[in-house]
Amino acid sequence: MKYRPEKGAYHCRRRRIVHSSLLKLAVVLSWIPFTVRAKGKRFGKMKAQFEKEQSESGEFQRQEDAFRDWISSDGSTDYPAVADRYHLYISLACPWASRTLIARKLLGLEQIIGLTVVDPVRDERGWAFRDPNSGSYRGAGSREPFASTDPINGFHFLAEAYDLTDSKFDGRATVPVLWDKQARRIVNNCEDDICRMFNDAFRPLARNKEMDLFPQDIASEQEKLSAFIYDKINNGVYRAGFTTRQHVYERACDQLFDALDQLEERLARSRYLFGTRIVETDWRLFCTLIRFDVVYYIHFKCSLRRILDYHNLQGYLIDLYQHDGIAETVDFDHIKRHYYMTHEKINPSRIVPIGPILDLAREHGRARLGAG
Ligand SMILES: N[C@@H](CCC(=O)N[C@@H](CS)C(=O)NCC(=O)O)C(=O)O
Repeated sequence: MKYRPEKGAYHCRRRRIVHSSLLKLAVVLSWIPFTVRAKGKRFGKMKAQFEKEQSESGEFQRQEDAFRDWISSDGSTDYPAVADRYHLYISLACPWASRTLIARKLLGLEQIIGLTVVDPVRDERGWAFRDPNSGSYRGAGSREPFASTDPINGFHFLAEAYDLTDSKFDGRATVPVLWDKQARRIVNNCEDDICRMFNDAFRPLARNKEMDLFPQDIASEQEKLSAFIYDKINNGVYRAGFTTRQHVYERACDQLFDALDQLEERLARSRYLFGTRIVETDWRLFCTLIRFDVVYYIHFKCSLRRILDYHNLQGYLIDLYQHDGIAETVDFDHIKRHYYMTHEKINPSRIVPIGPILDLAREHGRARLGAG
């Protein structure tokens, strides 16, 4: 109600009351900007690791893979599956890229497709071809010239491969990258596609032709489980780790641990996800599990449980780790230095934790399990 000055005791009292209320209101209002300011300091200015990939509601929304051309063995595409034409660029820290490294190894394609590993520590210029043993503790971020470790193109940064393929590309230059040495462009930067092409198109050239990471008889079930693992686990840890909102983090963690609980149960009955054979879905899960206690539990705060606390998942992880050729694809030094030293918004001190101790050489006790 609008205040109108009028004569009389009643009106005088009213005026006093209104005045004192206005005063109180002013005091309260003067606090609002302060709390907003204080809040802004603590939360409002908090930047996500990848701001362009953060939705309004604080969800990490991963950019789409940009290059998805297809290599075929039947001449149906411009990219024939032949030896020594394609080169794989990866980071040993990256779970997505590691899956392609594992597929290459299991199929025995080392002589057919070359490989270059980037320096695990990134700065704002992205992945660099710098000797990872020549001091990347100070290397990344330093403007000093460095020798390229890329034997194919002499690139200093992976971004150069993206730029040569599409000069308008303005996203993050991610690994893995499958590079065509003849066309001098990226054929594909999607790990799902790369694993599939290694398995299908390159099989005639593979050393282990009996290896099948995508068996036809379980195709639709496998696709379903892979999508579930991608969403809740592989990408789930990133959704928890890259958000700056409490409720988004908690929701991602709920879904992540609910999914791990489901797989713990499944693996009580069967040695691998689909019985006694190991398929691509197992390796996609492995790539996250092997990084879990070392980085996701600590760095991304996925800390309800460690994989060590899951009886079946831990045995399964050790079983896969001990599979022929796999341990050599896992580099904990690269994994730890990458996450803790690259995501400076999450870990501004860039200190790399010393632990945890993982006993991956121990007996896994899974051989007794059958097809489930
Ligand atoms: N292709 C993957 C994503 C690959 C990816 O994000 N790789 C990370 C490393 S784990 C990367 O290269 N990041 C580069 C950067 O952030 O600048 C997907 O489908 O989700």
